[in-house]
Amino acid sequence: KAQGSVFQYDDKDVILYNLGIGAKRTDLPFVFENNENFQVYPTFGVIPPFNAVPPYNLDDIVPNFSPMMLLHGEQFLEIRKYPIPTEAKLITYPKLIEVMDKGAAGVVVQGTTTVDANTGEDIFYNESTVFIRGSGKFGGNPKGGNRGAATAIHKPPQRAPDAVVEEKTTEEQAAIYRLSGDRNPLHIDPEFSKVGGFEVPILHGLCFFGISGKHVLQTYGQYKNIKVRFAGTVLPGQTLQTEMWKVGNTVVFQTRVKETGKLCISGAGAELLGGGSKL
Ligand code: HDC
Repeated sequence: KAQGSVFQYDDKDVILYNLGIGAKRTDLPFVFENNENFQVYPTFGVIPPFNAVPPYNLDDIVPNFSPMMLLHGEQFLEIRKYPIPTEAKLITYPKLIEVMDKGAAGVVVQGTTTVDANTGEDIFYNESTVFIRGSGKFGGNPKGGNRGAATAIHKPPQRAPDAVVEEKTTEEQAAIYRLSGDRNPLHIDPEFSKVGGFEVPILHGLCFFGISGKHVLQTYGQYKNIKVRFAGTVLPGQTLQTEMWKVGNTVVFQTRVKETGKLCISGAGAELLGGGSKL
């Protein structure tokens, strides 16, 4: 049986996460622990698995593994219990889901189940896909399995978006976001990022996932799950535009970097919690 990793957090971790995805000092429920609606953004669910030690090494799974060549490819998060606690002791169990050979890259999907340490109840489920450039051509299967919402690629309708939210990230966005758990040097150290092909350290995929998820929350309310593909990189300081379409009970969305016009999140969707009403 896989070993679980403990993640204990409190209001300080909640506020740091919220600030990391752009909460403003005026967003009191997100930055002030004594506010009566004090809460964490639901995309916080990707944080507890971060210190989980997988029961395998990427080195043993794909050839020519280099951490400099690893990019976050996709993320699926399911929030299994609301409200999300603002302090708790959680345990995460990681497992290997699948490995794909895309030729120019190896793609590895990890699944994590995060439970409450006291009650054993499921709180979060995640699937994280990493895209490792230069680690393909090992004779593996190029296609992955179908796991419903976790692997769905959502197609935006033809019409103009029903809502667009724009937000400029700050130059310090990655420097703050990393303190929530992902200390990958790719996001802070220019020497490291240069080897990976980036002159300037790039923003964490899960940071702009969180910002986009915040835009969905502000516009349509809480969701049961959220799935994104990281289609392009973002530099700290760039402006994000989240384009959203309400399709049944799902918010289909994509996020664009305003300065370049390119998508950084594509084919994304969030399944709303209850009839689309705000909580
Ligand atoms: O899409 C390109 C890209 O640059 N995307 C942005 C990546 C990014 O910025 N990610 C976030 C920053 S990195 C990060 O945050 C790392 C973090 O610190 C650590 C991760 C932690 C994980 C969590 C653990 C708990 C790129 C380079 C990804 C792909 O572009 P191309 O090489 O041009 O690919 P393309 O030719 O279009 O497609 C080749 C095959 O790959 C599939 N694919 C494409 N994009 C994918 C992807 N698969 C998964 N994720 C993606 N983002 C395509 O479908 C295609 O396969 P097929 O031919 O079978 O359809």
